[in-house]
Amino acid sequence: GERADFLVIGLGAMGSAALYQLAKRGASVIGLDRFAPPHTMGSSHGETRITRQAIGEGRDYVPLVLDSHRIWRELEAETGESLLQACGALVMAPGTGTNSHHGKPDFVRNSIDAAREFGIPHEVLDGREVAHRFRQFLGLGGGEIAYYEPGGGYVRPERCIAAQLARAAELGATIRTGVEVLSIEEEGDSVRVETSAGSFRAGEVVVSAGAWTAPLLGAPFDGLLGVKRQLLHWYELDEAGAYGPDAPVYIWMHGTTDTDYFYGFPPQAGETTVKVATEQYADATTADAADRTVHPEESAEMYRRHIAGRLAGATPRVARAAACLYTVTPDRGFIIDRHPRHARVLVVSACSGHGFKHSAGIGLVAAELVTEGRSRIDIRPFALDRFASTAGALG
Ligand code: PYC
Repeated sequence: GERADFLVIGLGAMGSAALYQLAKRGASVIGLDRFAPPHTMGSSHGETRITRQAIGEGRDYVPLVLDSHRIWRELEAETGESLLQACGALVMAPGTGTNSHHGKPDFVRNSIDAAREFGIPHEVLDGREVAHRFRQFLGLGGGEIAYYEPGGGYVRPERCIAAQLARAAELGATIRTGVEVLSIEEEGDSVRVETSAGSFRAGEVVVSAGAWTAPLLGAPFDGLLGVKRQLLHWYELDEAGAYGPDAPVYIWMHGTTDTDYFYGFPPQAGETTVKVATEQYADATTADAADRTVHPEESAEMYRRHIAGRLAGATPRVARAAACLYTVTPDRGFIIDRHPRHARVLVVSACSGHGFKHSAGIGLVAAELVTEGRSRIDIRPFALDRFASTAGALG
């Protein structure tokens, strides 16, 4: 079989970043993916992902996104691609209530606190100020609270993955696509990986397989990770005039329950559509079974519940829609840790629906961990043992 010092399984957001960082260090590394990334079967398609640096999900994530922004700028310089658009990011919530987002209460307050702690430029606005400044948002009562971060915005996930894979290959990494991993076994001081294209051997393995992680690794991951189908919708605009040049990405909690919420992006240059989405955690699926088709009634329901009366010029006409997958942990945090029974296997993600903005930094963490045994960024908050009390999970 083929041999390398390191093997990366899954070349999406996290895996392409890990492969790039390992290749950059001059390591011998092979990357495997069952499809040909960037592809539309996992969690990294749909043109845009929100990025914000003051992370309301927890201050522990901030160093990851700061590294990611730096790495994307470096990749832009190396490849000439445009990856990160700092158009600004807005988080809006009712002035009362818990504004819980991604499982974390007080999301706006936590974003403000993180911005202050890390010196991230930001403004705190009320609903009246938001409505005055950003004419595309309708129906704000005035009493809302908003966190606005001018350096936030969006990244282009497919381009980030392609750029990292291209640079990794230029730096000597081997990329094998269309290869399905069947098993991972530690044998002495190496790891044997059986695949649909024969066997591979490496000193250490990074598993960044997203929704395929649980079926590949089994316990304890199958007891911890839930796969949730999410929908992205692009609605046609009657006129894009409400969107000024400073139109931000946004997370908009417009009611008091967890599901009174959607997020979205400004129109892409030259286009008269807006991409919006909400999230659901109620229905579980699997990577293999998930329906990747979005049905017209699903887009109609999204429009009715969230978009009508809130976005200027947005019509119910669906220009495009896509389904993608979240791989979600019980506390909706990340996992970046060694496999509990295989010390030579590092598991990165699941990222629970807020990972892309951190992916380039997580790739660097993964490369540091497997080459040096430690990372500059503290990753204890992403350790598996926090789930030790989840019934039988780590048994
Ligand atoms: O991480 O900002 C985010 C986000 C919003 C919706 C899904 N993820």
